[in-house]
Amino acid sequence: MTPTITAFESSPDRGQGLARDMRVRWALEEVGQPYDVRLVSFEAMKAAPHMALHPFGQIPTYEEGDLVLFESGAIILHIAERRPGLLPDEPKARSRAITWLFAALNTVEPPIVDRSMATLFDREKSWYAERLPMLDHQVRTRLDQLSARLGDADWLDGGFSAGDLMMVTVLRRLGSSGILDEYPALSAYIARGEARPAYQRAFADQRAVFAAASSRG
Ligand code: GTB
Repeated sequence: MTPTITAFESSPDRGQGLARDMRVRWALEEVGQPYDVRLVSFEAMKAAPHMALHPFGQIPTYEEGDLVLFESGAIILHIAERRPGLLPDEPKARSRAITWLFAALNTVEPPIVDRSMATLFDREKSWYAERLPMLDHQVRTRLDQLSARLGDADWLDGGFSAGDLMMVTVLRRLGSSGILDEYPALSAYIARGEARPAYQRAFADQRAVFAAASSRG
């Protein structure tokens, strides 16, 4: 059965692949699972039919027959557990890869999202200039630790896994901050992820949504 995911009809990132459908698209491409995409407007996201799929009125969602999932991490774990390509077979290595998936979401993504939200919404606030160094410090703390653990390896634990896929998408959100310039090993890690053919296909597909919306005006 071909799953259907949801994505922004008009993404605020203007096709940079920063919205969370990108990671699900990438996972589906990595395992060779064809999928359909239903685009939703901000209004439709908060209307009853979408709220029935996603209790918080967000994207992405994942529908496969009578199975409905939300939360990008849960969706990617579901995909990775059902098709080869994103999790090792060996049980302990598999658990470690899942640990990195959670680490990306629960430990690395929060300070990055906090910083990104502040730069988007709080720039005009009187306390912004004082708060930004603290947010940068929290991001750098995690990047220092992550970079130390990655060392000169290609991926976080052996071969490429769902943990790397999630970590790369999380780190990409720092792209416009300039902070990644201080972390050449992490920049190279992101570039390795972005060079994967599955990433390229997923990126092109989400970019085509932006291009089509732009040409409609
Ligand atoms: N924890 C959930 C998950 O991992 O699936 C979070 C889902 C989520 O935040 N979805 C966002 C959403 O639907 C889109 S991805 N927002 C609409 C709403 O809450 O009303 C977040 C996102 C949006 C835009 C950019 N950007 O423009 O750069 C980046 C990331």
